[in-house]
Amino acid sequence: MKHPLLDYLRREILPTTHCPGCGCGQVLNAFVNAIDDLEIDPKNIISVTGIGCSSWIPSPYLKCDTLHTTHGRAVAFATGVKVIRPETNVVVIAGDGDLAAIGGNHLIHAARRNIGLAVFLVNNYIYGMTGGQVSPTTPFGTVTTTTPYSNAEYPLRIAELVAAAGANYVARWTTYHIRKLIGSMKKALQKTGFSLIEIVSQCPVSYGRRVGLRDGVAFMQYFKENSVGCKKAASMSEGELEGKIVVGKLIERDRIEFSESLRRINEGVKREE
Ligand SMILES: Cc1ncc(C[n+]2csc(CCOP(=O)(O)OP(=O)(O)O)c2C)c(N)n1
Ligand code: SF4
Ligand SMILES: [Mg+2]
Repeated sequence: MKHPLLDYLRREILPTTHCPGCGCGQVLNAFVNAIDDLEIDPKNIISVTGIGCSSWIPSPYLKCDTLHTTHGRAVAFATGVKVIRPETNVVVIAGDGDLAAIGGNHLIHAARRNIGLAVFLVNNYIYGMTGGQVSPTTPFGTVTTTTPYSNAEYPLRIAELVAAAGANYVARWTTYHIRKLIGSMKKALQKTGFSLIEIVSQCPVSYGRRVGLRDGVAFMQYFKENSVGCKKAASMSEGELEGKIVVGKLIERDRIEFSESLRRINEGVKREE
């Protein structure tokens, strides 16, 4: 029997190149479910990715126009696409290294401008594709390829940073919270302005083996046991939140979207001419 969502995928290149137990497949599954629920024609989606395992989630599997760009520059390319094609759903999917490290400033300023992108940041706590180097979201004390004696840096709370920068919608979920994640993706796709979902995901190969989480099931158990909802987290101390993953909607607001601002300014200038 054919899977009902298979029509969204380029079947000639299946099965996936992702490792067994990787969270990237769950993110793709959630995304396809979200666009199917919303009845969005993939012809009206442009996906933009950087470089990394997470950037392979839509590209080349999803049957939509795709820009597979350079490492750290997905948001910059996507900004250009959205300004020229404001009617299109422009979706960025990339990793924590791509969006929070080399691409960090693009992300912050796109949120500040409130350009209408849906950004799905797949946070697997590591540079997965290149063999497990430390990333800005790697937990304190973790042994990685580039921190062989322990990570001396604290992780960036990237979703909170993007919320503070001015995005219209920000949420965080894990690959364990798949129904919540689908609902949140639908919200992000429908929301005008900049949306970001930080998706805490698993890389059993480059990260999990270093922290004793060797397969996808172990990660699901870990995410289930260590996630705390936003409302409960608000009444917890910093110490109590140590090692916890705060999930849920972080912010929702309705500031004007950047390409709409540009359009209004252009119309005003034309009227004066
Ligand atoms: C300018 C540049 N610097 C470094 C690299 C090497 N590189 C490719 S992917 C990657 C990191 C991938 O990590 P992340 O974005 O978290 O994606 P993941 O593989 O974990 O999904 C790096 C450093 C590159 N391709 N280009
Ligand atoms: S290296 Fe990690 S992130 Fe990359 S495909 Fe394998 S499990 Fe997934
Ligand atoms: Mg990563």
